[in-house]
Amino acid sequence: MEKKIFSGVQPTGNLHLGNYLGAIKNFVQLNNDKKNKCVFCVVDLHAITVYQNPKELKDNILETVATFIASGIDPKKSIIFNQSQVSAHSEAAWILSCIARMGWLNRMTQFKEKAGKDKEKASIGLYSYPVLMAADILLYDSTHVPVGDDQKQHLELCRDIAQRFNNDFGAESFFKIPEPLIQKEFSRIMSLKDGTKKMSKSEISDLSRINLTDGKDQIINKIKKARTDTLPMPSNVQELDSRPEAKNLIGIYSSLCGISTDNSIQQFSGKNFSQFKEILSQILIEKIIPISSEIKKLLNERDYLTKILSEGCKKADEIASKKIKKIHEILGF
Ligand code: AQP
Repeated sequence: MEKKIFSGVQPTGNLHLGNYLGAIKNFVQLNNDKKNKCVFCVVDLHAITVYQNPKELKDNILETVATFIASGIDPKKSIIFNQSQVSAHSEAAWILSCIARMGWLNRMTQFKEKAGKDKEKASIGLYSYPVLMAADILLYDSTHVPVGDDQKQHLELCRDIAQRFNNDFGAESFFKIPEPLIQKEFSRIMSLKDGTKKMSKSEISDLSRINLTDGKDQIINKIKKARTDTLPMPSNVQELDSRPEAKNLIGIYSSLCGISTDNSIQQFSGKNFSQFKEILSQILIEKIIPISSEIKKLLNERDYLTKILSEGCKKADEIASKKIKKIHEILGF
């Protein structure tokens, strides 16, 4: 069956190992399957739900495209574009915000986490972010959405919005009901400083994450300083439940090597963390440095990156504006 894939990444800088292992690595595999039609979006409208410096945003948009290409997404095969350049996204988000219910959005845990205690000061965009995400996905009749585990709830909301629209307007299967594609293992990479917190771009400490632009020495230093406990390496999977930092580092190792957690545990059982960390650094260098070098090279080719976006925008606009036209007809505009 042909799969229609849609996913997005925010151009908020510091793309990291979590974004790569949780999402982008999966994008590359989907891109490589001839049967799939993939759309990968740089979601700049999502980024402005919190303040962005305009000059940095411009650079980060190109850096996100560079990261896609450096990781192995082929712009001839997949559509790569930025959200703000296809106006159908903003329009569909408004329309769908009239379908989504306050009660549904009130349950979104990411808003609660990101807004923190000061909800009154959060932007309305941050609150309605999942509605824009639903618009992104539904405009392309997407059947599958590869995301990290943190986006699962937003995808469920997208399915509810699609179903409600179809029911309210008697437009059976007008919006396709998309399936999440979430990796069973390693779908949430945690901070190197706290195994209970997600690795994230906005975390102040750079030591909490491996950035996809980090060099060899930075990787070695960050892994050396990564938090662990005082026990030797675990000898079974059950032990990981109470040892979040060990679980995270073993998860990163397993994901990079493409092996199971069990297999990694057997390799390192009883050894001390410093031996494991050396090997982990080596594998990170092997996998991340080629991407990091390619990103740096591509960032000197701004015209090339801009051309990829403008060609992608044309293709995306063609699909999305047709869908908006049909939405207008259904609504009676
Ligand atoms: N730590 C993570 N582990 C696994 N997957 C992750 N993703 C993000 N962090 C992790 C996945 O990466 C894709 C793109 O994410 P995004 O750009 O939309 O931003 P985000 O999820 O808000 O990422 P951050 O790093 O957590 O940013 P901030 O700090 O700004 O909140 C998504 O598929 C996401 O699941």
